Amino acid sequence: MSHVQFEYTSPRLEGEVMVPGDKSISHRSIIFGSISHGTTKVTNFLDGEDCLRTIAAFRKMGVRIEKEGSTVLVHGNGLEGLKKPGEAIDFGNSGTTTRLMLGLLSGLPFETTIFGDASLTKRPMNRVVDPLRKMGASIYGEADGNFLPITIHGGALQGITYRLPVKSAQVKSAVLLAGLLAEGETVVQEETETRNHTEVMLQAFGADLKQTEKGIAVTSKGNLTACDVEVPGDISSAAFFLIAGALVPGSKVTLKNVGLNHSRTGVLDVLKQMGASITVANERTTGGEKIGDLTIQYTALKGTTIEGNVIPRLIDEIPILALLATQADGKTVIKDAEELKVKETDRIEAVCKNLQALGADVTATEDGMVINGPSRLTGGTISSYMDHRIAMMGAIAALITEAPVKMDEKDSINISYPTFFDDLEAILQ
Ligand code: SPQ
Repeated sequence: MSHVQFEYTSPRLEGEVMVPGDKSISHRSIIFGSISHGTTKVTNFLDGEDCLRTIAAFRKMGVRIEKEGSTVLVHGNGLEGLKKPGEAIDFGNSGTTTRLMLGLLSGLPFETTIFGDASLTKRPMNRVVDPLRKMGASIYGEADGNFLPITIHGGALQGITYRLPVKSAQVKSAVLLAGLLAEGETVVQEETETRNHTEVMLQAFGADLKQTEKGIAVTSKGNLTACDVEVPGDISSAAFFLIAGALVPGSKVTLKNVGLNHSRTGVLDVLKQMGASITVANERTTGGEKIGDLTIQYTALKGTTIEGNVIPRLIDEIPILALLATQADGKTVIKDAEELKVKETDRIEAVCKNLQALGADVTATEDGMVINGPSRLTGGTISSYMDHRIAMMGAIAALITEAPVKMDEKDSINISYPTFFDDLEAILQ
């Protein structure tokens, strides 16, 4: 296989980056727009492969969706307006599309078959299939419905009270979406805060959803009404340049218009804990989501422990945080992050093997890793594991390695950040 090579001689990063729209919020804007009455205008929509899968799915179910660049018009006809797709739906690499759509399709009056790529086909679905079956859903698939391809015979659902056994916003969202179609009340209880974009956006679309003493409660009462969505910049994408700024001596980087929802800002808490110099400016709120500009300036950092409740607030940033920890002074311990094993790839293994190949002192554990820093990164050959976040970590690593980094491919970045290399180029001095 031919490899791509990243080589940057004495780089320094300076300038502003406007990161693309948030992936989680982009998916939800299409889902909720499609099941509402009226036209939802989405701006700063993420033009990444995963979010395009969500658009394609609703077009197959009869929803008219117009897209010009990052502006999308979703002409929803309500839940009743969705019709049986003419063929099986391909969800590609997208875990979010699959899990949220399982919730919705369970309550719609037709049969749908869904499938995905090699990575998605290995990801567990029983975490959503189990509660959906408790609500009355008929779901059939490999290993008793744990793996794609899956066929959903949509039909009548009953509300349930469900305590999340895994710290997952996708599971919470799937149950809440099914709750929109179920008889009676559906309550989801979570011990640890996970991203709450579904709750915030459903309220903006007029759903009967409340945070109660029992948990997050939703009923099927009333129609959803179209609501314009301005998608904030994705903090999970911003994290690559924030951390690049913290890694490369002399750097100063500003990330504009970044989503600062508390359930997503764990990376900022950890960076501060490690001694980073970050400032937030121009804070505002749109559609219930906080947004601001982040500036980071290079300073020497110290190791830290990342564990417990912060984990779901930074789960997707762990690969790039692990790279940062190789340059911090002392030991960094990451634990309670076993969910990393069921992402696009096993991210504990992928991160540890790649960082080891580049010369770092990293040991994988059952639920995370231990990193001793600072260590000289020599460079070497790594794999993206066809995982967008691992590929971007590899490219950023090359900013600080002594020799080039070779990687088996880089196109997987198109899942969440198609303009990643252009944005990096723009701030390289
Ligand atoms: O959509 P997908 O493939 O699951 O994407 C990832 C990512 O790195 O982009 C995870 F691999 O993000 C998830 C995130 O980890 C997106 C998400 C959401 O939009 O609700 C929630 C998180 O997953 P989970 O399993 O914790 O609910």
